[in-house]
Amino acid sequence: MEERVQRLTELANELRVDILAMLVKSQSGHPGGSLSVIDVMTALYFEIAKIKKGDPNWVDRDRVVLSKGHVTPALFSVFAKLEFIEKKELMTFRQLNSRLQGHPDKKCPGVEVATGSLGHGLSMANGMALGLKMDGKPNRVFAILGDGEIQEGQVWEAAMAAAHYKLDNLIAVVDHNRLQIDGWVESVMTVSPVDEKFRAFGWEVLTIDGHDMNQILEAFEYALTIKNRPTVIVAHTVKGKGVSFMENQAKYHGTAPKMDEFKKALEEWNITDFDFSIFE
Ligand SMILES: Cc1ncc(C[n+]2csc(CCOP(=O)(O)OP(=O)(O)O)c2C)c(N)n1
Repeated sequence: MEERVQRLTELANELRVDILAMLVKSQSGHPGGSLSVIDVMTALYFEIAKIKKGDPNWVDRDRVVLSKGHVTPALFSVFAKLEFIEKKELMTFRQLNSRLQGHPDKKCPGVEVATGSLGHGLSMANGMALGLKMDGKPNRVFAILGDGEIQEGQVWEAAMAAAHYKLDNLIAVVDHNRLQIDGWVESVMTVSPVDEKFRAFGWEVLTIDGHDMNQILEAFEYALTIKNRPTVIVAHTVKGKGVSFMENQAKYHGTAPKMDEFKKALEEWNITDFDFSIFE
């Protein structure tokens, strides 16, 4: 396996542990969609986007908009690794006065924009991408959306606008894990075919296995070469990926694992040296 693919795969799995640990401590939050998107987010933050460790406000950074804002456990696990926040701060997740709220808040270093009310992120990413272009800046904007989220009408207004303004500095990812809060997207309100819909709106469309690090990196790298239109990567993923009893279970959309479930997950991952003192 290519060295960076192995490194990023291992890193994503390390972040899966942090995600569950935060949720065990807070006893509230969203594990399913955090675990489905963490491979994509790892590739994005640690290899693709221009991001500087320890310097969340670096003026030349690329922008990442987490439009599916409920997956802050994934975002904050990344931020701790990037040294935007201290790792021990993860244990304050969702506590009163913490910078690490259930949805991204600008109080937290690294958060570009507050999200959580689904459907708005792509519009905000459009504005950032357009602004960067008007300023003659080469930076990119990445937006991460959920497949349930794209039922929101505003997403399609934004999709139309991004193509109209030829925002080739905008790359969206749809985390296509097929589940939303109430069950299967297909039965709540189908969004299929996601790829053809975006194509019809004038986007470059790439479809990948969102847990295959090689495919994720290749898709992002290809997207960086596209001119005159925005790109969307439709990442087929598994909600709850990596924990057998959480995979494909709507229940774990917004149910935090209990300590015994966390221990079961650690067992599945053959982790025997986890430091439980972080919970004290
Ligand atoms: C406008 C709006 N309506 C409803 C919600 C409540 N809500 C939070 S997550 C979610 C489901 C989102 O599904 P999806 O985008 O597929 O997320 P994922 O499966 O990736 O977690 C809903 C309805 C919200 N946050 N915003």
